[in-house]
Amino acid sequence: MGDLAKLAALGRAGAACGMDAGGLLVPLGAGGPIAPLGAGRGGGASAAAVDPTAPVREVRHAWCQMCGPAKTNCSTLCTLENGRWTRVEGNPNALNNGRHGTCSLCAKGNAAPQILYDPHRILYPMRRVGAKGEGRFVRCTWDEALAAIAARLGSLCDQYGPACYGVLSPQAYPVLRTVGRRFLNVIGSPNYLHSGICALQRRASKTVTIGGAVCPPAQLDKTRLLVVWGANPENSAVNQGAVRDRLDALAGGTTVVDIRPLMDPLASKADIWLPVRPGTDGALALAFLHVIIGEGLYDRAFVEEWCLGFDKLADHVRTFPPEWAAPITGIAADDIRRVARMMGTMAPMGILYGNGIGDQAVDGHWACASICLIEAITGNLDVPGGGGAPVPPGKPLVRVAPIDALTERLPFSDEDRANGWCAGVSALVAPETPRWYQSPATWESGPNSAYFRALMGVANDEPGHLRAVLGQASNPFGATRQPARVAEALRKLDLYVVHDTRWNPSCDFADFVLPACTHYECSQQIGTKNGPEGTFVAVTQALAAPMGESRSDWDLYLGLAGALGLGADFWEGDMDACLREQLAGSGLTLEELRAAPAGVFVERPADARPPEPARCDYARLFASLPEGKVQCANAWIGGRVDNRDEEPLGCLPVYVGPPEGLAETPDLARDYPLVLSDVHAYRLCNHSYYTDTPALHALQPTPWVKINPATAARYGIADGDWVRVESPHGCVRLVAEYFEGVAPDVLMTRRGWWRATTPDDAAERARFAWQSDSSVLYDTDERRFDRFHSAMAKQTLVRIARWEEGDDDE
Ligand SMILES: Nc1nc2c(c(=O)[nH]1)N[C@H]1C(S)=C(S)[C@@H](COP(=O)(O)OP(=O)(O)OC[C@H]3O[C@@H](n4cnc5c(=O)[nH]c(N)nc54)[C@H](O)[C@@H]3O)O[C@H]1N2
Ligand SMILES: Nc1nc2c(c(=O)[nH]1)N[C@H]1C(S)=C(S)[C@@H](COP(=O)(O)OP(=O)(O)OC[C@H]3O[C@@H](n4cnc5c(=O)[nH]c(N)nc54)[C@H](O)[C@@H]3O)O[C@H]1N2
Ligand code: SF4
Ligand SMILES: [Mo]
Repeated sequence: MGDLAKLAALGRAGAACGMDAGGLLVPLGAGGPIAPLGAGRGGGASAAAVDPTAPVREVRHAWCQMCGPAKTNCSTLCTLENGRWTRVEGNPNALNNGRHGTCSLCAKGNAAPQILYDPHRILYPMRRVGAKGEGRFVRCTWDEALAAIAARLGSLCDQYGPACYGVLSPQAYPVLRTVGRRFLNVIGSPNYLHSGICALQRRASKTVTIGGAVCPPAQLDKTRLLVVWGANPENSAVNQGAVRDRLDALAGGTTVVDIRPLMDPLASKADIWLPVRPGTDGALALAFLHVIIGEGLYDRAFVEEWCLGFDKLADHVRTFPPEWAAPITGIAADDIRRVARMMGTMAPMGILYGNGIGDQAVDGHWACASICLIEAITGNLDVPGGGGAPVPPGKPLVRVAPIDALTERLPFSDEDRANGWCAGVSALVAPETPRWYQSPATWESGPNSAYFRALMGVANDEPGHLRAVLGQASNPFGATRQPARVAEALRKLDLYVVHDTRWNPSCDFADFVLPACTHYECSQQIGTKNGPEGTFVAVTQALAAPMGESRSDWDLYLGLAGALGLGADFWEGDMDACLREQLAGSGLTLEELRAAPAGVFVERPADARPPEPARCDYARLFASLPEGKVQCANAWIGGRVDNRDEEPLGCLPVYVGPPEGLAETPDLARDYPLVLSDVHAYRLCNHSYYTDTPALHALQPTPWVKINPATAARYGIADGDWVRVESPHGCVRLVAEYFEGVAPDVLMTRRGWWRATTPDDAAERARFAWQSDSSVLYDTDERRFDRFHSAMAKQTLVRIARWEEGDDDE
């Protein structure tokens, strides 16, 4: 097997090459031709007719991963002229935007060439020679760095056990949950340090309430009421199907209620916008349940047959009327009642919830669980146009195997065995979710510790704390809270290694800073997209040689494993061998993929498309839940110990509210009268990076905070003024942007403002590093974090004033 023709033949024969019988193969632009400038894709003009002095043009394929790596990737066609990347466009063959034929990319995708040629790139391995935080480094070689890191890591593991090593992984970064996880498993550590504030939080709440298999609303064309709650797809997945589907649904008459403090673009198109006060969604959800249950607007037959503990819930929510929630949430009681009635009477109804609820509130679990319960008791689960009920795309026609994380290599301890836990769970330094919950059925790639709590274990010298940490594609000062506390932890670590494309503020605390190349400088990521029309598969083709001595995220692990004598478990340093392993059984070879500049599309014959499945298949959907039912009173978690191994969890939704809030801490509100929170995903950057990419920087030149003009007038602040925003925990400097789409008592900023500098510019970095990042403003009392899934608050009370000369000196 090997060439594309053979693949097509095998596909038609339905052989065990991963393709369903009847798959039609469409190799796209195979051969990677160097076409003359002016010729369309796929050729056209003959070489003889071309001016020999014209630039040589070549098209290569790359997966864009500039918004949520591995989550919302678009396939792109990249044009190189005389070897330099000059142009990028969406690949019309790749099911971008959920369908064939779209070439669009978002602003970030269009700015991608500027990322490759970013002048702030780290080019050489650097070894620290000054004190931690001082920023004095000297250049060293990769061999020297890897040998020193391996020696130190090896001796720390011998002395303290392998669980003293952890990797920072706030996001589902592709390398971390595959090869990075494999590295953890091979050396014997479970300590994958997940942020505690990204997606897994929501997912865990959903899993224990209505089951993990329920999907977000699909088939929006059939939806009568769509409730968008703390989700931001116009920023977080702008070029993906859901945004387009939502606009189509709006045009088709779907009613939309949008619940979030900031009127992001799609909120302005909603029929009803509820500007909930940040962090109070739990109270709003309880009041909705009060009305829906109290007025009998739920689906009685569903509740009777498929809900556990409904009577307890009904009794419990009686004490949370809209009049109770109104002063907490800032939403009028009548509006709460009106929307609750809509949710109880308009069917099908779907709720799309995102990172704005659940993930970053101290009662995030119960807020999210309540939202799931609203969707369930109103009879909207697995109903076309309601919650879930996606149209099945059909089996992938080309199967690319996931990278084997070698999970079986993680050893069981006696404690793991005695408790019936999975291997390694007893050695988690700060279990993100309770130990008893962490099992292969619930985890993404293996066991997790909570990033911030694990670092605080180091700062506080807790028994068994981490000794060695790898920060790969993460900036711990921005990703968590209170950078000064995080710096304390980094100072105490015996080994801190950073692998990054650019010098983020945490690099100054590293023992070694290693240069990462972008995914555009290597050909190591294979991606697929599967839809009803067929399956698309492509590899990112390197668009340039790695800048300086930078190495890819994948090669870092291969190199480190080699230095530790673990090469045999890491393809002896040959990443292509890993890629070939992924392709084994797919019917494609690596050479074929690398030679197809627009990827490979295998079309699904019309008669091979799967039929619509039977709906409301609750026995299947709820199979993993206690008694196979929706947990109105939660029998899965109720009474079991929390993630700190301290107290039992409750079984009914409670409202805790932000650590500092207008209704929650009225005394504090006299000095700090405004609520502040932030947005994670923004369309002009990814997390905290790409902000200074020229094309994107031009559209977002300063660190903004949105303020209602009426509020600004009260404090004498003009549009565009630098302002000082101060909470009980810290102070930041931002630029006021007038915006009516935020409540007068709320300020909203974006998280993660820092500026890349060159390694030798420590002074500039220190001046700017933590000055504008909202992470300095929030409470970090770990006892207040969510007891089920570790979410930390991103809401606080602040005061605001114009920035005055001299404020800098404090
Ligand atoms: N462009 C871009 N895309 C990205 C990313 C990126 O950095 N840039 N990051 C990726 C990652 S890692 C993630 S986790 C996803 C996240 O993507 P989403 O789940 O869409 O989440 P957020 O961007 O955090 O935005 C959620 C919305 O919640 C609102 N919000 C803030 N606080 C509250 C609150 O207390 N209550 C309510 N109801 N709403 C609130 C915000 O205004 C925002 O509109 O995006 C991914 N995609
Ligand atoms: N206040 C507040 N805090 C939050 C959030 C919030 O909404 N508010 N959101 C949370 C969420 S959802 C997430 S996912 C986390 C994100 O937190 P992090 O993932 O830590 O994000 P960044 O702080 O942007 O750091 C990412 C680093 O990766 C580097 N990098 C970029 N590309 C590459 C590459 O290809 N290879 C390598 N090795 N490095 C690369 C960048 O230069 C940057 O230094 O933040 C969380 N923190
Ligand atoms: S939506 Fe934009 S940033 Fe995200 S993958 Fe597509 S082009 Fe890239
Ligand atoms: Mo995230």
